[in-house]
Amino acid sequence: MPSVCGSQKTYIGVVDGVDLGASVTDDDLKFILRSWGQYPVLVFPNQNLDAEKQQAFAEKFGPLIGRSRPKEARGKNAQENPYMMLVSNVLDDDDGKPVGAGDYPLDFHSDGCFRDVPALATFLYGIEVPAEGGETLFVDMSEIYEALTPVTRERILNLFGVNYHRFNYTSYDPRNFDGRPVREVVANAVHPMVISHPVSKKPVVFANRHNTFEIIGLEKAESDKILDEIFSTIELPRYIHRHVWKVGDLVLWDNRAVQHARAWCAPEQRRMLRRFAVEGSERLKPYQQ
Ligand SMILES: O=C(O)CCC(=O)C(=O)O
Ligand SMILES: [Fe+2]
Repeated sequence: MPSVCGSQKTYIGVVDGVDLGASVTDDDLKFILRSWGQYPVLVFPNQNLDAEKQQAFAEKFGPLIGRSRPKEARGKNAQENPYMMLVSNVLDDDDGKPVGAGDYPLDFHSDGCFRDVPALATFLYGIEVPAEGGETLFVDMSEIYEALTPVTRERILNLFGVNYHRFNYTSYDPRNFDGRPVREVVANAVHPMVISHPVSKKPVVFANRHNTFEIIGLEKAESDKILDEIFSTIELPRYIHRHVWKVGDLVLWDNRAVQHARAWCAPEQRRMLRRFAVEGSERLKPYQQ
C-alpha cells in the first residue's frame, strides 16, 4: 500500500510503498497525484529506474519537454535522447568531456519559465550522489508571497516579469547583449509576477534570480529593488528545504508551486542525476484578490 508522510517542511512529501520501475497501477497514480496536490515536492526513496522506466513514469504526467540547449552544450551521453538530461559534474573516462551539464551552483529558478507555458513537473533521479554538498534546494513560493511586505505584495499583484532563457550561465547576462534589444535575441516569456496556482488557487510569486531580469512598466531602479527583495527573501535559510541526495531517490516537483536551486559541489565528488520534464497545459494566470 502506498503511503505519504510530510517532512519538516509542509511542502515536501515522502512516498513509500510504490515501485516506480514496476507498472504503476491506476490506483497508485491516483494516490501519487492526490499526494502531489498536497505536497508540491514528492520524494520517492529506494527506486531502481533506468532511463526508459523514468521516462515512462514522467509521461504519465503529460508530454515531455525536449531539450532547449544547443546539442553541443548538453554533454556527451545526453545527446541520443532529446528529452533526457544528465545533470552531472562527471567527466567521461575516455575523452575527459562532461557526460552531462551542471558542475556549478545554480540560483533558484522554475524550470522552463522562459517558455510561454512553463514546465509543469520535473523528475530528477539519483544515479551517483556526492558524500557532501550538491543538495537540491526547494522553496515554496506561496510562503514567499506571504513573507513579502504588504506594500510589495500589493505593488506586484498586477505586474508582469520577463523571464529569459539562460543556457550558458557563466558567460552571458541577458541584460547586456551587444547593445541589441535583449528581448529580440534571447528566448523569453512574460508571466504574471504573482500567479494563481492552477490547482490550489493560492497566490504564488513567479519570479526568480536565474531568469527574471525586469518587471514590465517599472523604472529599472524600482524593478531591481523589488526583484532584489523577492530574491533575497527566497534565499533566507528558514524557507529552504535541502534535499540531500541518496542513490535511488526520484524527486518530482511542481514548477508552478516551488522554486529549486543547486548547492555547490566539490568537483571530486561525483554527482549524476537523470532528468525529464513535462509540459504544462496552459498559460499561468495572474492572481486576482
Ligand atoms: O542539480 C540540481 O540539483 C538541480 C538541477 C535543475 O535545476 C534541474 O534539474 O532542473
Ligand atoms: Fe532546474
